[in-house]
Amino acid sequence: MNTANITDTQIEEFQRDGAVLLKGAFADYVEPLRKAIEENKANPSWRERTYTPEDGSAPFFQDYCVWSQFGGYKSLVTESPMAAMAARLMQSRTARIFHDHILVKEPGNSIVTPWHQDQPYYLVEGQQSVSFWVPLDSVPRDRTIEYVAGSHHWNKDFKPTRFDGTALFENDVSEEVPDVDAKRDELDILGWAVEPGDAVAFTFRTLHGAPANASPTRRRVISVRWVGDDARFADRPGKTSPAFPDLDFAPGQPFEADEFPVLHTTA
Ligand SMILES: O=C(O)CCC(=O)C(=O)O
Repeated sequence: MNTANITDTQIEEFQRDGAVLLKGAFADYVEPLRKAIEENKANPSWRERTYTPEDGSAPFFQDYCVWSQFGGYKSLVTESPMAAMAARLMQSRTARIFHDHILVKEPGNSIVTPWHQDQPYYLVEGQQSVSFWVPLDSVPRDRTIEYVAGSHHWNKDFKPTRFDGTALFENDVSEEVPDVDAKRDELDILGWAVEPGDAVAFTFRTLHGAPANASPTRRRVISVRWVGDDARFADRPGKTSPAFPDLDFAPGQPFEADEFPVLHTTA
Protein backbone atom coordinates (compact mmCIF):
# COMPACT_ATOMS: atom_id res chain seq x y z
CA MET A 1 0.00 0.00 0.00
CA ASN A 2 1.19 3.53 -0.73
CA THR A 3 1.02 4.80 2.84
CA ALA A 4 0.59 8.44 1.81
CA ASN A 5 -2.67 7.53 0.10
CA ILE A 6 -6.06 6.55 1.33
CA THR A 7 -8.23 5.32 -1.51
CA ASP A 8 -11.72 6.62 -2.20
CA THR A 9 -13.03 3.13 -1.42
CA GLN A 10 -11.38 3.22 2.02
CA ILE A 11 -12.95 6.61 2.72
CA GLU A 12 -16.35 5.25 1.68
CA GLU A 13 -15.94 2.21 3.94
CA PHE A 14 -14.80 4.35 6.87
CA GLN A 15 -17.69 6.78 6.45
CA ARG A 16 -20.27 4.01 5.91
CA ASP A 17 -19.15 1.39 8.46
CA GLY A 18 -17.24 3.55 10.94
CA ALA A 19 -14.16 1.30 10.66
CA VAL A 20 -11.74 0.26 7.92
CA LEU A 21 -8.65 -1.96 7.81
CA LEU A 22 -5.46 -0.29 6.50
CA LYS A 23 -3.16 -3.22 5.74
CA GLY A 24 0.54 -2.58 6.39
CA ALA A 25 -0.01 1.15 6.87
CA PHE A 26 2.66 1.62 9.56
CA ALA A 27 4.85 -1.45 9.07
CA ASP A 28 8.01 0.71 8.99
CA TYR A 29 7.31 1.99 12.50
CA VAL A 30 6.88 -1.31 14.36
CA GLU A 31 10.38 -1.71 15.83
CA PRO A 32 10.64 1.87 17.19
CA LEU A 33 7.12 1.52 18.59
CA ARG A 34 7.98 -1.74 20.37
CA LYS A 35 11.02 -0.04 21.88
CA ALA A 36 8.88 2.92 22.98
CA ILE A 37 6.45 0.56 24.73
CA GLU A 38 9.27 -0.86 26.87
CA GLU A 39 10.56 2.65 27.66
CA ASN A 40 7.03 3.73 28.52
CA LYS A 41 6.39 0.72 30.78
CA ALA A 42 9.59 1.58 32.65
CA ASN A 43 8.58 5.27 32.89
CA PRO A 44 4.79 5.49 32.97
CA SER A 45 3.02 8.86 33.03
CA TRP A 46 0.70 10.02 35.84
CA ARG A 47 -2.20 8.91 33.64
CA GLU A 48 -1.09 5.27 33.59
CA ARG A 49 -3.89 2.83 34.42
CA THR A 50 -2.83 -0.81 34.69
CA TYR A 51 -5.44 -3.43 35.48
CA THR A 52 -4.14 -6.45 37.38
CA PRO A 53 -6.82 -9.15 37.22
CA GLU A 54 -7.94 -10.70 40.49
CA ASP A 55 -7.64 -14.16 38.93
CA GLY A 56 -3.86 -13.76 39.00
CA SER A 57 -3.49 -13.53 35.21
CA ALA A 58 -1.05 -11.10 33.64
CA PRO A 59 -1.68 -7.33 33.69
CA PHE A 60 -3.23 -5.00 31.15
CA PHE A 61 -0.98 -1.93 30.94
CA GLN A 62 -2.46 1.32 29.67
CA ASP A 63 -1.06 4.80 29.40
CA TYR A 64 -2.30 7.96 27.67
CA CYS A 65 -1.02 11.19 26.13
CA VAL A 66 2.61 10.09 25.93
CA TRP A 67 3.24 10.44 22.19
CA SER A 68 5.62 13.37 22.58
CA GLN A 69 7.64 11.71 25.37
CA PHE A 70 8.98 8.59 23.65
CA GLY A 71 10.81 8.71 20.31
CA GLY A 72 9.06 5.72 18.72
CA TYR A 73 5.59 7.10 19.43
CA LYS A 74 6.61 10.60 18.37
CA SER A 75 7.89 9.51 14.97
CA LEU A 76 4.63 7.64 14.27
CA VAL A 77 2.60 10.74 15.10
CA THR A 78 4.79 13.41 13.51
CA GLU A 79 6.75 11.68 10.72
CA SER A 80 4.47 8.97 9.35
CA PRO A 81 1.64 9.80 6.93
CA MET A 82 -0.88 9.25 9.75
CA ALA A 83 -1.92 12.92 10.01
CA ALA A 84 -2.55 13.17 6.26
CA MET A 85 -4.42 9.87 6.30
CA ALA A 86 -6.54 11.12 9.21
CA ALA A 87 -7.52 14.26 7.28
CA ARG A 88 -8.49 12.18 4.23
CA LEU A 89 -10.56 9.70 6.21
CA MET A 90 -12.32 12.43 8.21
CA GLN A 91 -12.83 14.51 5.04
CA SER A 92 -11.37 17.42 6.97
CA ARG A 93 -8.95 20.11 5.83
CA THR A 94 -6.95 19.74 9.04
CA ALA A 95 -5.94 16.86 11.29
CA ARG A 96 -5.28 17.73 14.91
CA ILE A 97 -3.72 15.20 17.28
CA PHE A 98 -5.94 14.56 20.30
CA HIS A 99 -4.06 11.84 22.16
CA ASP A 100 -2.57 8.38 22.10
CA HIS A 101 -3.66 5.39 24.17
CA ILE A 102 -1.19 2.58 24.83
CA LEU A 103 -2.73 -0.84 25.49
CA VAL A 104 -0.63 -3.90 26.35
CA LYS A 105 -2.48 -7.09 27.19
CA GLU A 106 0.24 -9.39 28.48
CA PRO A 107 0.03 -13.13 27.64
CA GLY A 108 -2.95 -14.70 29.38
CA ASN A 109 -4.49 -11.38 30.48
CA SER A 110 -8.15 -12.12 31.24
CA ILE A 111 -9.57 -8.61 30.84
CA VAL A 112 -12.12 -8.17 28.10
CA THR A 113 -12.32 -4.64 26.68
CA PRO A 114 -16.07 -4.02 27.02
CA TRP A 115 -18.17 -2.73 24.12
CA HIS A 116 -18.06 1.06 24.18
CA GLN A 117 -17.84 4.21 22.12
CA ASP A 118 -14.92 6.57 22.75
CA GLN A 119 -16.75 9.85 22.17
CA PRO A 120 -18.57 10.06 25.54
CA TYR A 121 -15.28 9.80 27.49
CA TYR A 122 -13.70 12.83 25.85
CA LEU A 123 -13.49 16.57 26.39
CA VAL A 124 -13.79 17.06 22.63
CA GLU A 125 -16.69 16.46 20.30
CA GLY A 126 -17.53 16.80 16.63
CA GLN A 127 -18.43 14.64 13.67
CA GLN A 128 -14.90 14.44 12.28
CA SER A 129 -12.79 12.00 14.29
CA VAL A 130 -10.56 9.01 13.75
CA SER A 131 -8.49 6.62 15.87
CA PHE A 132 -5.81 4.42 14.35
CA TRP A 133 -5.54 1.15 16.31
CA VAL A 134 -2.05 -0.10 15.45
CA PRO A 135 -1.09 -3.61 16.68
CA LEU A 136 2.57 -4.45 17.25
CA ASP A 137 1.92 -8.21 17.41
CA SER A 138 -0.03 -10.58 15.18
CA VAL A 139 -3.60 -10.82 16.41
CA PRO A 140 -5.84 -13.54 14.94
CA ARG A 141 -9.49 -12.90 14.14
CA ASP A 142 -10.76 -14.62 17.29
CA ARG A 143 -9.00 -12.21 19.66
CA THR A 144 -8.87 -9.00 17.70
CA ILE A 145 -10.78 -5.76 18.26
CA GLU A 146 -14.31 -5.75 16.81
CA TYR A 147 -16.68 -3.01 15.62
CA VAL A 148 -20.43 -2.71 15.12
CA ALA A 149 -20.67 -1.51 11.53
CA GLY A 150 -22.72 1.66 11.16
CA SER A 151 -23.10 2.27 14.92
CA HIS A 152 -21.53 5.74 14.53
CA HIS A 153 -24.70 6.69 12.61
CA TRP A 154 -27.09 5.62 15.40
CA ASN A 155 -27.11 9.16 16.80
CA LYS A 156 -26.44 7.87 20.32
CA ASP A 157 -23.79 8.53 22.93
CA PHE A 158 -23.87 5.63 25.38
CA LYS A 159 -22.87 5.80 29.05
CA PRO A 160 -19.07 5.69 29.47
CA THR A 161 -17.68 3.20 31.99
CA ARG A 162 -14.09 2.33 32.86
CA PHE A 163 -12.80 -0.95 31.50
CA ASP A 164 -13.33 -2.43 34.98
CA GLY A 165 -17.08 -1.66 34.70
CA THR A 166 -17.26 1.37 37.06
CA ALA A 167 -19.10 4.48 35.79
CA LEU A 168 -16.87 7.31 34.55
CA PHE A 169 -19.29 10.09 35.60
CA GLU A 170 -21.29 10.04 38.84
CA ASN A 171 -25.09 9.99 38.50
CA ASP A 172 -24.84 9.54 34.75
CA VAL A 173 -28.32 8.74 33.47
CA SER A 174 -27.38 8.30 29.82
CA GLU A 175 -28.35 5.15 27.96
CA GLU A 176 -26.35 2.00 28.73
CA VAL A 177 -24.28 0.42 25.99
CA PRO A 178 -26.43 -2.30 24.41
CA ASP A 179 -25.57 -5.96 24.95
CA VAL A 180 -23.80 -6.40 21.64
CA ASP A 181 -22.73 -9.99 22.34
CA ALA A 182 -26.35 -11.01 22.86
CA LYS A 183 -27.28 -9.42 19.53
CA ARG A 184 -24.38 -10.60 17.41
CA ASP A 185 -26.72 -12.29 14.90
CA GLU A 186 -28.68 -9.07 14.31
CA LEU A 187 -25.68 -6.76 14.02
CA ASP A 188 -22.95 -6.46 11.44
CA ILE A 189 -19.77 -7.12 13.44
CA LEU A 190 -16.48 -6.26 11.76
CA GLY A 191 -13.05 -7.52 12.75
CA TRP A 192 -9.88 -8.50 10.98
CA ALA A 193 -6.87 -10.70 11.73
CA VAL A 194 -4.01 -8.21 11.83
CA GLU A 195 -0.24 -8.18 11.57
CA PRO A 196 2.23 -5.81 13.23
CA GLY A 197 2.01 -2.37 11.60
CA ASP A 198 -1.48 -2.82 10.17
CA ALA A 199 -4.05 -0.30 11.37
CA VAL A 200 -7.77 -0.21 11.88
CA ALA A 201 -9.14 3.32 11.52
CA PHE A 202 -12.44 3.97 13.30
CA THR A 203 -14.52 6.91 14.46
CA PHE A 204 -14.97 8.01 18.09
CA ARG A 205 -18.65 6.97 17.89
CA THR A 206 -18.17 3.47 16.48
CA LEU A 207 -19.06 0.83 19.09
CA HIS A 208 -16.08 -1.45 19.65
CA GLY A 209 -14.73 -4.02 22.09
CA ALA A 210 -11.95 -6.59 22.28
CA PRO A 211 -11.49 -10.04 23.82
CA ALA A 212 -9.07 -10.96 26.59
CA ASN A 213 -5.64 -12.19 25.58
CA ALA A 214 -5.89 -15.93 26.28
CA SER A 215 -2.73 -16.61 24.31
CA PRO A 216 0.97 -17.10 25.02
CA THR A 217 1.87 -13.93 23.08
CA ARG A 218 1.66 -10.27 24.03
CA ARG A 219 -0.93 -8.00 22.44
CA ARG A 220 0.75 -4.59 22.20
CA VAL A 221 -1.21 -1.74 20.62
CA ILE A 222 -0.94 2.01 20.19
CA SER A 223 -4.20 3.77 19.40
CA VAL A 224 -3.75 7.32 18.10
CA ARG A 225 -6.69 9.72 18.01
CA TRP A 226 -7.31 12.70 15.76
CA VAL A 227 -9.98 15.32 15.31
CA GLY A 228 -10.93 17.52 12.37
CA ASP A 229 -12.12 21.01 11.50
CA ASP A 230 -15.39 20.76 13.43
CA ALA A 231 -13.85 19.82 16.82
CA ARG A 232 -15.19 21.74 19.83
CA PHE A 233 -14.65 21.46 23.59
CA ALA A 234 -17.38 19.28 25.08
CA ASP A 235 -19.43 19.82 28.23
CA ARG A 236 -19.09 16.75 30.47
CA PRO A 237 -20.49 16.08 33.97
CA GLY A 238 -17.09 15.17 35.47
CA LYS A 239 -13.47 14.30 34.83
CA THR A 240 -13.00 12.96 31.31
CA SER A 241 -10.77 10.06 30.31
CA PRO A 242 -8.12 10.94 29.59
CA ALA A 243 -8.27 13.92 31.95
CA PHE A 244 -6.64 17.29 31.26
CA PRO A 245 -6.83 18.94 34.71
CA ASP A 246 -4.63 21.92 33.80
CA LEU A 247 -6.57 22.88 30.70
CA ASP A 248 -8.73 25.98 30.88
CA PHE A 249 -11.53 25.88 28.31
CA ALA A 250 -15.13 26.77 27.66
CA PRO A 251 -17.49 24.14 26.26
CA GLY A 252 -18.43 24.88 22.65
CA GLN A 253 -15.20 26.75 21.91
CA PRO A 254 -13.02 25.54 19.01
CA PHE A 255 -10.75 22.74 20.21
CA GLU A 256 -7.44 24.59 20.26
CA ALA A 257 -4.64 24.15 22.81
CA ASP A 258 -0.89 23.60 22.77
CA GLU A 259 -1.41 19.95 23.75
CA PHE A 260 -3.33 19.31 20.53
CA PRO A 261 -1.33 20.68 17.59
CA VAL A 262 -2.59 20.58 14.01
CA LEU A 263 -0.19 18.19 12.27
CA HIS A 264 -1.68 18.27 8.78
CA THR A 265 -3.40 20.92 6.71
CA THR A 266 -4.54 20.02 3.22
CA ALA A 267 -3.22 22.51 0.67
O1 LIG B 1 -7.34 -2.66 22.27
C1 LIG B 1 -8.29 -2.69 23.04
O2 LIG B 1 -8.46 -3.61 23.84
C2 LIG B 1 -9.30 -1.58 23.04
C3 LIG B 1 -8.90 -0.41 22.19
C4 LIG B 1 -9.85 0.71 22.26
O3 LIG B 1 -10.87 0.65 22.90
C5 LIG B 1 -9.52 1.92 21.50
O4 LIG B 1 -8.46 2.01 20.89
O5 LIG B 1 -10.37 2.85 21.53
